[in-house]
Amino acid sequence: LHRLRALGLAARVLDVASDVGGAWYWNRYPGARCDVESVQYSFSFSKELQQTWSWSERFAGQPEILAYANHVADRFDLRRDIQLETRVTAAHFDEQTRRWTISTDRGEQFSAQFCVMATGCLSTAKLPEITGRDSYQGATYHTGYWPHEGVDFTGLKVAVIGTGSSAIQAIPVIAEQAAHLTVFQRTPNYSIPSRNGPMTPDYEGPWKSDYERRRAKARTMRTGILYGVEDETWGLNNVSAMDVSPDERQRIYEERWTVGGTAFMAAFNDLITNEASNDTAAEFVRSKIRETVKDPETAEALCPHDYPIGTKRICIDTDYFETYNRPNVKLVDLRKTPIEAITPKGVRTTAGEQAFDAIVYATGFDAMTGTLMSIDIRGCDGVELREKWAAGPQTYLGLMCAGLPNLFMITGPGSPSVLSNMIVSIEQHVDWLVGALAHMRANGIETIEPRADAEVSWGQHVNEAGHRTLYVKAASWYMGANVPGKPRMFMPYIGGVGVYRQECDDVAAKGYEGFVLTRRDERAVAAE
Ligand code: NA7
Repeated sequence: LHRLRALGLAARVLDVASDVGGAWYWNRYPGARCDVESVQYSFSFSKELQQTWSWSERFAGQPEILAYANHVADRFDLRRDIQLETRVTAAHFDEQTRRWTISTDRGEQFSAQFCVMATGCLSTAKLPEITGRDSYQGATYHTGYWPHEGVDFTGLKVAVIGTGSSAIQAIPVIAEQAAHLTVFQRTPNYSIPSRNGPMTPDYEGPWKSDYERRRAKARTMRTGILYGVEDETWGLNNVSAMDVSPDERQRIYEERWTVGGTAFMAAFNDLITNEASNDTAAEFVRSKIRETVKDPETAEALCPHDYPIGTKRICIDTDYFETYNRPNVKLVDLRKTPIEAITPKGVRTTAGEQAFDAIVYATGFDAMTGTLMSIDIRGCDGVELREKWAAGPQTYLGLMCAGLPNLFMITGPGSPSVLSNMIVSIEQHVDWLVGALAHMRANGIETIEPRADAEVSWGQHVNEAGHRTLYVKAASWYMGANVPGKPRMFMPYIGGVGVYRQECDDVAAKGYEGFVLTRRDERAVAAE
């Protein structure tokens, strides 16, 4: 909105939420926290903003990130063009007027030349399809739609279903409050300690005085995150795990485990491409789980074995594995005793029924495509997004789709998106889109749309890049595997944030190669 205004465009933002914040508005579960450190998970477009805002912790919690989103909205006077509590139900392109009609659940219609889907990648929460789910009489919560007033679990018997990032953050906090917590785990996850702590002047100072250079460097990195500012090898240690001695490997893993955070996965340059290398990192984390969790059976159940580390999103935690040493916490391994049903009282597995006062579903999202597919989007020549993506998303650069002129996506499938620091990727897409709109205005161009063949080639490129990695070996939400019936396809682009930025910039520099740009007068000629 800020950048579109600067371009001189009138813009309106629609959001179903009651306030700004997106993911950080909805995900208020206990322990919700960003897994990218806050000096990097923050906007870079305003020097004043990044100098005046101070984060209180290395990895900020949800309330602080939400406060930041509100601060940004106020600081840049955004609210006057944001309409809240409004769900977009349809977006139809009119081939005569060459404009989009956006319909909402309030019965309104907006007409716009451009439509930007900034709908998020993890914004449609998913409840598990378990028999009897609606028969349960106690309180239920989904981590992605947490009540704003918070939940007091004091004295309660609580069940958490799921052990992804959200559960791994919530479980230690819920365990401290609840009388008893039972965790139902279908797939164990690899998790690295965050080593979170208060922000210190020693840490913040050098960031603030060197922000420009560090941000520029981060934009060239594979994940859009700068690891280790002084030591370049921390970004991505450019050595195979197979090319160092076992002792040296162990030392490097220990060092990264001690520092904490996702830099662990950059310990070697082939952890996501070489199975033998990946195994060494996976085994290191399993050894840490066994070391931490006192009960050997629970420890073993918490050890992931059947997918490479990092191919389901790596989790970052505070005392997750330690929590299983508490006397009031129990793990149920659903691989041994699967859930048969949710009952009016609780959960029934093949080992019997357990009663609970509350059930927390930490069961994830219909990721990357779910929200876009929930909107009735129709473009030219009868193109419908739901139909077009029935076998999996197809985009050009993750930014646009053939047949849907002037409809942009921010961090759509086919871009680095969820594999990256989202703020870096969001800013890159906004920069690119604003550049495209400025070019169109300067040249009298009315519509932009990818060529079908460019979209096919990009899809092949994204697919090939995915298949060069181990990502395709995991039944992850990156692959659409967590939603029954969803096509299996590695949706984000693994080429790397730096490489991808260059690819997008090259396309623009070559006059928007792969796109059809149509001027108003050309359309008039075509119409005759
Ligand atoms: P995730 O990572 O999709 O995790 C969902 C969890 O719920 C995962 O452990 C699933 O097990 C489990 N799940 C889903 N359905 C069921 C059923 N029916 N029975 C038992 N367990 C189930 O979602 P999160 O919210 O934790 O994290 C999403 C992203 O948000 C995260 O990566 C960050 O980027 C922020 P499964 O692995 O499918 O066996």
